[in-house]
Amino acid sequence: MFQHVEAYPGDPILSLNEAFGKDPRPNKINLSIGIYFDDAGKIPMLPSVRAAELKVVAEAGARPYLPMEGAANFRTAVQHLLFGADHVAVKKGRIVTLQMVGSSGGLKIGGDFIKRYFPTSSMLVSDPTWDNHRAVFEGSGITVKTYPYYDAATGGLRFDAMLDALKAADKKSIVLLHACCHNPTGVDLTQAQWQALVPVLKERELIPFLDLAYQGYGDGIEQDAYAVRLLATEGLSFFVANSFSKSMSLYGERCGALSVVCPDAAQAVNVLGQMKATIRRNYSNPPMHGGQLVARVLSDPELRPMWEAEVVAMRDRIQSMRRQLHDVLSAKLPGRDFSYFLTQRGMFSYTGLSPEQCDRLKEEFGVYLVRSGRMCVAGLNSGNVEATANAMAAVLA
Ligand code: KET
Repeated sequence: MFQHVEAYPGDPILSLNEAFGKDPRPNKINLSIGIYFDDAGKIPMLPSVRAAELKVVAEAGARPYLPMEGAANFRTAVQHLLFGADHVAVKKGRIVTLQMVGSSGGLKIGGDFIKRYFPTSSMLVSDPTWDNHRAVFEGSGITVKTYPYYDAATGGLRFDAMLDALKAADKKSIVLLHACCHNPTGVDLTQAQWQALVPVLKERELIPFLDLAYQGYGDGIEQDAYAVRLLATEGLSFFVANSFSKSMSLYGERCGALSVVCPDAAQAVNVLGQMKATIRRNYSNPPMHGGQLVARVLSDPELRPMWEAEVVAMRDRIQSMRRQLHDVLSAKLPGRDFSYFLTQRGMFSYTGLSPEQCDRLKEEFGVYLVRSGRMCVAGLNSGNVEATANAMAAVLA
């Protein structure tokens, strides 16, 4: 019956993470998946989230089905987090925010919606991008192409080439943009570059789809929403999928949202309705628990500042790991430039290591990086940074 079902080659990130779990070597180091680990190498339970959970559990509420669009308190809190409670688009009821099964769910539901209402639009993603972007949108039946982004020669952004590609894009193309902490490169647009992008998006009637999976890991919770707020202020209509996996360390609870900024409130009503229909056809309605923790943290006057401080601490720890890795490697291999560790932002650095060098790191040293050369710097800690630098120096020598 299933002879025609071919073997699954595996996912470049999740399957590598599974391989790490099975690796019996005690000194193995996981720099593969985009997860924040603390200095003890553990996925933290943030005290703010734990306190929210105790409150939610103590209330012992019933577990009805949530509405298709998710819990109202979650949706409002998330919309205010992304756009600011006083944003004119919020006040005018032009934004639809729906609870999603992680931001992955937001990408998928957004993809299905786009395929239905913009059937001839193709999607442009950055070269490179998170591997799953292509998979998710192609899974919705959308043709996925790329625009230039990362400059391997300088370790920076090919901004002019990116703008030229977007200027030449078909009207109403969907443009996937990383709102902050680009995955996998760690190279972001500056605020001035975001501003320069706006007229191109408008002129070509492009439809931005922002992915905000690392809010708080760039410059700050508010600052990392810059692009989202700019596009909304500029009157663009667009999608944004955001995640609490990383910012609240709630990976397995699958907490995210999809927001759609619409031209007016009447269109927003219909977009909400058809999004609900899309959700109903996929999984009916989202799970309850994690979203209630998020809503509680965001709206509780004591827990909110606690969480904000926890995000600062996670960001600062990654920064200090970037610095240490840079310093050790620069000392070991004086001829080489490792400044990219300091300039790239968020959880990831793009090391420029070849797939073969990544294989060597894994096989000889138990150091796991995605084969694209992407390193999750948030997997480094004071106990493994030296060993990582030694292993990298060995394969680079
Ligand atoms: N967008 C981006 C850019 C992203 O890096 C991830 C996860 C997601 C969305 C999905 O997050 P969710 O938990 O669905 O809200 N990235 C890491 C994990 C993964 O691949 O699933 C990663 O790149 O390692």
